[in-house]
Amino acid sequence: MKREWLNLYFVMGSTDCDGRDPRVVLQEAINGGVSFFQFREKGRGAKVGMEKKKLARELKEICKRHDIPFIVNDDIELALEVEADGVHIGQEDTPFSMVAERLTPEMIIGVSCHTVEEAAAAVDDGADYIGVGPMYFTTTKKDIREVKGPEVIREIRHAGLTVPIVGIGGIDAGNALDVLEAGADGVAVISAISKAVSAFEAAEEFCRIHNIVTK
Ligand code: 3NM
Repeated sequence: MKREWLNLYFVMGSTDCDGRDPRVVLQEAINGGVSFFQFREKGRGAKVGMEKKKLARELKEICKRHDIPFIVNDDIELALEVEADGVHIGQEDTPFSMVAERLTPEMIIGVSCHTVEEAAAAVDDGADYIGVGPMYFTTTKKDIREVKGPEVIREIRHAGLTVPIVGIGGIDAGNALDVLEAGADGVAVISAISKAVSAFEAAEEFCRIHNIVTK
């Protein structure tokens, strides 16, 4: 797991694209500088079964062409079937040990965390990276926890945890810098890229912001 992969983590499924073709949105976002991708097919109208698998394969191929890791949200069977690079799980999803048992050792496992305690537990379990959120209010995910802001990332770093971290939830070009300055390696974003007029320009803008902290 390379820390730089998390510089700009795009998370997306077909329901996040305002009716646009998710393959086109992903390609544009990658052209703009996305470095990591998670297929998260959720919500009303989400694809299931064969259709979900077909879309997963297509999005994975796009990622592969650009050497971008392809992660599947909480669907171990699908991840194995499409030979994904890893799986992302939430606190209420399949337990870490069960996921790790099913995957091959080189596959990446990311875990959503909301507190220092959850972060420490994820590190103990062997998580390759953690997603910390929600940073800000968002309507993209319905069952979000209490908004804590970038401060929780600062607390996780102060606790001595060096695990790769992305902030997630309500992140846009106006607040991404605060998340990075709190100690995140990168930002994970759905709507600020998937619903942007230009996914390319939105991704480019996040990359510019990331460059401010790394220079
Ligand atoms: N997880 P947007 S918030 C998928 O807090 C997800 O763990 C969250 O979407 C968490 O960038 C969230 O559109 C939604 O706000 C992120």
